[in-house]
Amino acid sequence: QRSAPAKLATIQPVNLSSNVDISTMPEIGIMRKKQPFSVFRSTEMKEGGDVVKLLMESPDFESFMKDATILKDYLNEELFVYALSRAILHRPDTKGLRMPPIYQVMIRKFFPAQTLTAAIEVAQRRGLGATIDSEGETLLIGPDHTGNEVDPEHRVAYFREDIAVNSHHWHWHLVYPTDETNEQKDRKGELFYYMHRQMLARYDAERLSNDLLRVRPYVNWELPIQEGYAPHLIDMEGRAYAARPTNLILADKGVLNNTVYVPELQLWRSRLIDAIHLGYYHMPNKTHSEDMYMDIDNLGAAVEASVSSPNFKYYGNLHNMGHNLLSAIGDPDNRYNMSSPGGVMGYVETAVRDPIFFRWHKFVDGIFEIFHQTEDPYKEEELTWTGITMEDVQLYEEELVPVGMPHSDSQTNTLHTFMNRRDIDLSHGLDFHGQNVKVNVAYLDHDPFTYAFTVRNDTNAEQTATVRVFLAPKYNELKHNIDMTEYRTMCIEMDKFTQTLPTGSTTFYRGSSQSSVTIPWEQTIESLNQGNDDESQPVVDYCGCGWPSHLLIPKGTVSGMKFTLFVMLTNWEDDKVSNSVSSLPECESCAKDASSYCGILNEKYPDKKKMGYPFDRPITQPPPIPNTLENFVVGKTNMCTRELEIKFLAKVNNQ
Ligand SMILES: [Cu+2]
Repeated sequence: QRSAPAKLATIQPVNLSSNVDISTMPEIGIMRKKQPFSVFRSTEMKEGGDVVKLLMESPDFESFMKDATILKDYLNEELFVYALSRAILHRPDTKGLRMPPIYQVMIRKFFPAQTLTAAIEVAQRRGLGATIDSEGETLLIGPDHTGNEVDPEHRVAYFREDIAVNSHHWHWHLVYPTDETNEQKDRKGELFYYMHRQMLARYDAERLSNDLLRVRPYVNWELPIQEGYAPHLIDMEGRAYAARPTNLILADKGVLNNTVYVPELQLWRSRLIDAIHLGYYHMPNKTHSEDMYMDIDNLGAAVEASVSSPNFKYYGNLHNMGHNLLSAIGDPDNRYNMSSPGGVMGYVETAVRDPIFFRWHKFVDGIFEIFHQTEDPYKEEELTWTGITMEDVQLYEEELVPVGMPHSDSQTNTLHTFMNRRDIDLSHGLDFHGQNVKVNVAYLDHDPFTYAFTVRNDTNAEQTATVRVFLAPKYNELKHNIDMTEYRTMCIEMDKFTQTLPTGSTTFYRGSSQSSVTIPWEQTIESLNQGNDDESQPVVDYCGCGWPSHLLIPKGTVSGMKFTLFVMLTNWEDDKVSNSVSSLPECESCAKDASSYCGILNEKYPDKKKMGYPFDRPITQPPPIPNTLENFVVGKTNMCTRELEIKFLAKVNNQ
């Protein structure tokens, strides 16, 4: 079996004899110290990948620690964090090792400059003997440092700037890197598409909650970008991440022979769409053959683009270069020396802050949707399950641990959200001369809830079901019912789990914190240093990837916003994936993982169905039947819907 998790506290610098002889390795140590590292820049990614390989080759844990200690002093700081994190994810002897939250390590990419300055001042005042209470001083920050109500986009800054959302995005791209490795990355291209589509669906639900239109895709690159953004972040040398004022136009990036031209991106886009309509890729030096037919997974690889792109030269580097060009939009030829750090779009751990992240990704998602439109709708028998009836789903605003039947008076049709607050210690990412300085961060949260599903099994045998739960706003911005065309790209995956169905009627419960898309707040460095690893937890591959549980449901409105819950049961015998820990019906260890958006580390994606099923393919109705969710469900006993309401409460919690 697996070894017990190594405690962070036990990992201390060891004596410095190491296998790594830096003098013989010209390929590492190229990137200067204090420069922000980006996986979107191929030279930095190349060096990062070389360091990962080096750290993977250390023969045992002790030499791994020695090598890491040597490299830490030698390499660019952020590149080292990236490479070390990847090595820890994949080395067998670091299984279960908990990494500290990235926002406590690279604090400059998560906390505004004025907060860091204020934190330094607090530490200095204390150093001069200023009296402080025993709790210390805590600095309050909310999203208000990056804008105000003059910019309507600022209404959803709490979502874009949420530190756990940005941390999730960093972890996702850490677990699914674009470069070449021996790590098993099942359905990486498809998950690139699906995870980002889900981020868009969630963002759109937040926008509708805040009286904003859904995101418009950034398709016409000749038009000015109306939505600006000012990140208020600085890098390790004190240089500001570039603001992106309103109405800038995308420009060629770089000078002379290093230029990336906007028309190149347009060419890549045309070629990708061309390949979608042809159904296959043009390959280098090859005639047409089986291996170049298009599917959603290789399309994801081609669009992102990763090393598995079917033809990188021809289909280019569309998604990554879009990030880079948008990051450079304020100083595209670097005449003001702003190319480093550039804008937040240049880094996975900061990009989500900028409204253009979502406009860019909606454009990228549109390419995947063109592909889906070439697919045939699922046949009736691919959507139904004879003998299984989804009789009812109820909601309770209470979650028992372990999960069970909640008190009947908590039964509800209304879920509640509110702003919560949480202290985060900055002193692990900045030196306050031995003092701790905390910031108090505001974030959207919700009251816990439980689903109660009632299912009738008339098949004369016990069955195992995959339970699929989705949520989407009921109305669009015009207050019209959302039809299936809109619903398909707007529905939020809430949960997916396996459940045994005895014959007859059963009711089973599922708590909101059990969701297969979310993870709770990460353990802070302080609790890891104290050795507070929860010993009762099974030793699992811990990867830090997962949607923040506090953002499981959208904000809703003060008066209550209507949503539709959709539940579908499929036969797990058809969904299960062999050779996977998740092939156990009641998988204990993976139940807590955010497998829907992140897969399972070093395992296959735990569901044979296409990601987003049954909403990945087009859904139609023969005219004149309206193409609604209600009509989609008609005649399919294994599905049901329920209307609910989400209310935002003005209460503020403090923890
Ligand atoms: Cu991303």
